[in-house]
Amino acid sequence: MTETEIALNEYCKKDIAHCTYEELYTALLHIVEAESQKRLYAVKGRKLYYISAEFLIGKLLSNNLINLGLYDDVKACLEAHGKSMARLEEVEPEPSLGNGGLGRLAACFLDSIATLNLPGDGIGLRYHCGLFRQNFTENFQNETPDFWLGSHDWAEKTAKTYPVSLAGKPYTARLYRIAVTGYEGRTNYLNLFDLDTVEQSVIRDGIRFDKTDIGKNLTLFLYPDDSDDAGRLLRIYQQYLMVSAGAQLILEECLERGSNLHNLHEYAAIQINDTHPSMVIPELIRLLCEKDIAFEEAVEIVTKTCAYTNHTILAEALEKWPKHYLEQVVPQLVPIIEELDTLARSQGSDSSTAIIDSDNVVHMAHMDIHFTHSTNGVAALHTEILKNSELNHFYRLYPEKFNNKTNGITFRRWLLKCNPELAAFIESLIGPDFKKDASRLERLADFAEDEAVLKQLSAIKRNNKSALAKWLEHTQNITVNPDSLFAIQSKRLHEYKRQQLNLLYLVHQYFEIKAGHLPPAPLTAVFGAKAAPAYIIAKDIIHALLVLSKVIAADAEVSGWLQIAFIENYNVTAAEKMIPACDLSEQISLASKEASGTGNMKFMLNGALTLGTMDGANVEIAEAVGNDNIYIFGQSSSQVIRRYGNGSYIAREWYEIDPNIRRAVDFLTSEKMLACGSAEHLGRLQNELIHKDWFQTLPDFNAYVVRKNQALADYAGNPLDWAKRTLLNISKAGFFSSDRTIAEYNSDIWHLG
Ligand code: 26V
Repeated sequence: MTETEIALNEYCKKDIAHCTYEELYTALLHIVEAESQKRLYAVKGRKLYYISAEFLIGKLLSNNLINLGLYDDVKACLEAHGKSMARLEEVEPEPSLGNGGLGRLAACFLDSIATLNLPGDGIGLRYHCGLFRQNFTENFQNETPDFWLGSHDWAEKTAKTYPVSLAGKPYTARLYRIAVTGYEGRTNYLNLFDLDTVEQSVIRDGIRFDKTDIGKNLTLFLYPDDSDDAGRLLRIYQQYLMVSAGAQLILEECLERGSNLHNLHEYAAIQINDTHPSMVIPELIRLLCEKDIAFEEAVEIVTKTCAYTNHTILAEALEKWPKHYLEQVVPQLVPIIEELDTLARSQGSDSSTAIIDSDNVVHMAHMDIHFTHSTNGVAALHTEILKNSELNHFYRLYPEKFNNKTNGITFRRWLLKCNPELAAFIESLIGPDFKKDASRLERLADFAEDEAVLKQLSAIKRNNKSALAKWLEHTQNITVNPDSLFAIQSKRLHEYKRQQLNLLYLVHQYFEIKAGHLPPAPLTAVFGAKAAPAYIIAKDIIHALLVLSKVIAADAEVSGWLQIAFIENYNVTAAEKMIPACDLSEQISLASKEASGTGNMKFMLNGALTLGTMDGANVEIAEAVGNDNIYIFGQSSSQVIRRYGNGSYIAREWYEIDPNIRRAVDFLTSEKMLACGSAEHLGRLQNELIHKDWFQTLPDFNAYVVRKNQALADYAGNPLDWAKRTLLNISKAGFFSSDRTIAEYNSDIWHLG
């Protein structure tokens, strides 16, 4: 008997074959927890605290078993008793603690920090329902609460609590902890705060609830609707709970480890993940002043301890709060922020770098840049745009603070866990070192001319496509053809990401097929995306894609060649099924708008070719693989920035001049679409494309059609060459490991241990 089997028998107190999956799951949860505890090591020197409103961690059981080296053993043991690992995984609810790339990045980082044996914890909130659950009814997105918390979750309730004052009233934040064990590495923690008084019963009618009863609603949802004052105030309440409890935890730990707080930066490095945790700066200053440290020194200590990551250049996503909101929720911080504003104004020669503007609006990112020692972007292009345009005034003030840290992904989840067949094949070719040293993947290039290897690579992709097809059939009642090319666009729904460009292409292809111009291969366009509940056009785009999928499916002339599969409730679990099955990775944002993207890296690692614009990390992917191994199209970021600058883009002109564009846009409100679609929603989307098209879809339309059709022709025309190019993509994916990203954060910013 293996040790795992003995342990399982001991927990279950009966034969494994007779256990329910729930019983096995609970037993394994305990076994993993006990093993994780053995990898807790005392911290010497500086420890990292990664503060983030989101941690999109995904299901934990399999990943933890892999990292502890127990996965193969457990799988074999279960199979020997007639149990399946896949079925067991279904027992675990996916933690709903994040939305998109920002939260998933935080989760990849925690994995890499622990894998590199660095001391570093996450700090966030324990949302009861997190991001909403998405379902489609009558071709519309509907939102319902995702009650993911329950008897099976991994967070340990601790006895540790911290007082937090919200709107002048006392509340108690309780600490929950999830152990995070690295691959053959140490155990760190994800610290999540909550109030004991929160009540899920206040939710009614979808995801609606009384936004004013803070004690009952504070941690119910991630990103509660902020279309009214109460919703915006609630976000500030949430953020302050997170940073105040987090700051108290950090100071407590540092004091315990011997800091006198004057030397806080020798004990702690705090990474502020976007602006949601920015109030940690004034909160730490406040707490240090309470401990009799002078204001000026407190400012200096905090600046040396904290660093800030910017994840977007979109102005509407950079948080700004009216000062009166802060006066209402966190009056204790307002005098500190005012003092910081005075200091900031004394640095800058003009008011563009002030924290509080002339309308009494507080710019959180400005506070971050002044009062941290590092500001980084998340891909080379993004950092250059920050330095040269968006944050140029700050760059001139503090050139030494600006640096780039191109994002990465953890290969444990995004290769070993989600694509075991490919991982095993790679190991058979180049050995196991790539699991911890991703640069070793380069050696795969030696096999670029090896026909047997290329055929095996294609066979693995085909298996993964069949597996996705089965999963779609089983969970969503969607049938797809695994012999078609799978082109996947999965990411948040946002106009700048341009799912609407993909939509127009699909309409175009529909017409071409009807006209008898058959494509070189059948195409399945797969989508996964949630739209923010109050984001009207994003929801219209979902509606249009769902309606179009029905129109195409109902048309026998077209349906054999073209299919749309829109996956409901896209999350990490769905991504793990979709990414290994992808042939063509759609990364088609308007150049300059996607800070980095991380899905692009996951698809590449799993042997998809990228169809993309020169945006975010696509630029670095293109550099790594070379132009022959990627499909790049569209305007460059400098062209786009120029067009915005001189206001020269008029969508209507493109619509009127180009018959293909006009045909595709007009079709949105055609009889066929209106037969099962809504005139209001489709008309609004059409109107937006003709009269606004803020993210310049139409100028990139023709180039997109040409490149995508080229990809279809290459895929059908020369499968061996396609496989070779996927192999070269995998071989160049090493740079995009989050182990590399974290090593850079550590050597340039954190200096841990
Ligand atoms: C947030 C919002 C909020 C409401 C209005 C529109 C809007 C637009 C964008 C955002 C994104 C905020 C920050 C974010 O999630 N950034 C993502 O961070 C990823 C990790 O660095 C990166 O790969 C993505 O490119 C970037 O969009």
